[in-house]
Amino acid sequence: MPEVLSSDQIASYHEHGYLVLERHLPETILSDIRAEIARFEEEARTMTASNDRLDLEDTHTPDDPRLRRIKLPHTISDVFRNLMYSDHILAPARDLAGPDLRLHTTKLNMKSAGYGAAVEWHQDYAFYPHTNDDILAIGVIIDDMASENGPLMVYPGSHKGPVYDHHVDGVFAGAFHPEAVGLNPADAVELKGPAGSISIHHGRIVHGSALNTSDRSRRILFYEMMAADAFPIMGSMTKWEGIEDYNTRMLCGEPTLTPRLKDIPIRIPQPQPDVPISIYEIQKGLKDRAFETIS
Ligand SMILES: O=C(O)CCC(=O)C(=O)O
Repeated sequence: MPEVLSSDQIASYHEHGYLVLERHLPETILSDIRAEIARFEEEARTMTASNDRLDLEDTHTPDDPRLRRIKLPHTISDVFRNLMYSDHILAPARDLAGPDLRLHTTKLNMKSAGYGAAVEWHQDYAFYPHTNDDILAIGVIIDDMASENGPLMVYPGSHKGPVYDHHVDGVFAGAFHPEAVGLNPADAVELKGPAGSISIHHGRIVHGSALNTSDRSRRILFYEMMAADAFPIMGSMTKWEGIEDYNTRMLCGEPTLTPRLKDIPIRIPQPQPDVPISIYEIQKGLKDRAFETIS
């Protein structure tokens, strides 16, 4: 029996590759998240370059601080960690990917008013191919997300199609131009919703988001996870040292030593560019950009 999703929602996710659950989180959690973000924004004021906690916009200066991403927020804040283990996040994930779930990563993409960076079109699975694709990302929508402030966009149904070539000149660039592979921009759907909603997108769905030139921020906290029997395939960006370390990433249920293999397309995201591991840096290798940048 599903825990929180209706059978229609589950069927729609499997058909289209995404869901939005409106007003899913209580206001108290949202205000705790916003207070944590304010703390990290203060920290960014003292910085001149990105570090392993905070990723700064290219246009950041200490006088005009511009925080682009809080990296691995669950490792540096109890608020983000406790939410990750809560049923607010795990119950819908279990309904879609089964009872045994392992964390892949977390990140909080800031997309600030006026300049928040675009994320070029890509498939998460192209970054981290696994033996099966019961892989999903839950996005906690922290600000009302509407057309004008750079919502996450997806191509419905693309999770059942190819894994597109994310390479440029033989090097992994973490993105591709949808029109170059025959996707029609008119088919893209914006995942909008009021603050406190969550979006869920499938690991293979094509998604991206535009620069935020509006006067409102658009912040999303992502929890990315997979079924425990999805094991990383060579070249994926998952780093782990031995099975004990790997199993510390279990979010719920039981680990296994028996990968489940699914007959799905796979590309190896190698060789990697010689840049810091950040989607923003990796995507700088893309020549044919779909979204504007800001300087
Ligand atoms: O923040 C966004 O709009 C998209 C983020 C994303 O797809 C990613 O960071 O992999």
